[in-house]
Amino acid sequence: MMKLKELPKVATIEIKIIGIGGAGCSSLNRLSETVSSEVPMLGIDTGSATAHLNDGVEALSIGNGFGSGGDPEAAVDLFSEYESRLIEFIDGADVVILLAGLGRGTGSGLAPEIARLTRDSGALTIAAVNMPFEFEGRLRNQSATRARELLESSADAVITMCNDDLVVGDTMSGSLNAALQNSDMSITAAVHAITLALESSPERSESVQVSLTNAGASAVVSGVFTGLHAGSNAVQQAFASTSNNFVGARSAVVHVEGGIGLSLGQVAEAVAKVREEIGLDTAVHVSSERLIGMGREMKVTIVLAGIDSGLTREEKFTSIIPVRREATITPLESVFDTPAPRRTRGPVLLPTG
Ligand SMILES: Nc1nc2c(ncn2[C@@H]2O[C@H](COP(=O)(O)OP(=O)(O)OP(=O)(O)O)[C@@H](O)[C@H]2O)c(=O)[nH]1
Ligand SMILES: [Mg+2]
Repeated sequence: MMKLKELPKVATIEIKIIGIGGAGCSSLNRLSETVSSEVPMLGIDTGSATAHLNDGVEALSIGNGFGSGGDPEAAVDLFSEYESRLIEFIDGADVVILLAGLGRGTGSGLAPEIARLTRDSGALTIAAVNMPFEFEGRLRNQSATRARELLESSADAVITMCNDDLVVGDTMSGSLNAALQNSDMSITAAVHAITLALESSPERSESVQVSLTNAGASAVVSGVFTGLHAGSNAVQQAFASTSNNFVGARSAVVHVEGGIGLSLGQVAEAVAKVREEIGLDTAVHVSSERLIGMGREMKVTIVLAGIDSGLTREEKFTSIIPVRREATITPLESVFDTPAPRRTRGPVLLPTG
């Protein structure tokens, strides 16, 4: 049986993915295990992360390999010599996805810089980043906030995950590694959902691209549930995991994963629940995927783009949402199924967050 990696791409869109800094390269490695092997990937680091990239992932090592010393400006200085290498990599890309952990030097310094270059090249630029844990201290958190603000003005859409929201279960006994792994998994689930939606068909790809162009602040939530009404319960769990209110978001990319018996009815039920949470004005793009080994479990990942309209829940439900910046959106709903089941090692336990 064919693996997802071997399936031919349907749409002719060119997607390229770049991991920046230690956390970005770590997410990129994880992603290289699920996303089509035809998607070019590049890991960039001032430290040693480029030495640990999976086969098939290109590496761009910057400076002498000793890192940036946690200084974003030092990382930007080091990078200036390598700009042409990046321009060469992104040549011909329609969409560039950037992955980074914000708060230290390389990710915070280079993500906004690289987003500016990729967007100038005409590619739709989506960044998926994580914010530091509170315990990492005020300086790191301030530096991450600055970097995110810069990114929001240089990338089309910035999907932000907060590490603190990803600690599941008993926070006293949970390990830091487990929390970082959860963060990597959320980032990769969001990117996986977006790449599937972009690669499905030319028409769908175009509407997903329009939805994400100039979308600004974005987020991802996910939930996992088993049994009767697993999909809608997973959606409920996903939204309950955050205090954010997403009513009136500009668009949502929803990816539903289930076992071999996943039915269209179950997917529709999950999507109806998403609609209850975000209202009717949001463009929704849905994909579903059957995974061998998931049994009766369902996992729903929802990427919400354009979430900062600044309205309260009541205002959002009663008013027409002004569309941000220049792109026009018609609320739409489209569902597609990936062509063949993918094999997994067992139930995928994604954190809610
Ligand atoms: N998701 C994930 N996040 C991580 C990981 N390691 C660190 N982080 C988070 O990402 C932030 C940035 O860390 P790194 O990516 O190691 O830093 P860097 O961008 O390489 O920057 P410098 O090493 O200072 O040049 C940290 O503050 C953590 O919150 C990881 O393995 N996975
Ligand atoms: Mg580093």
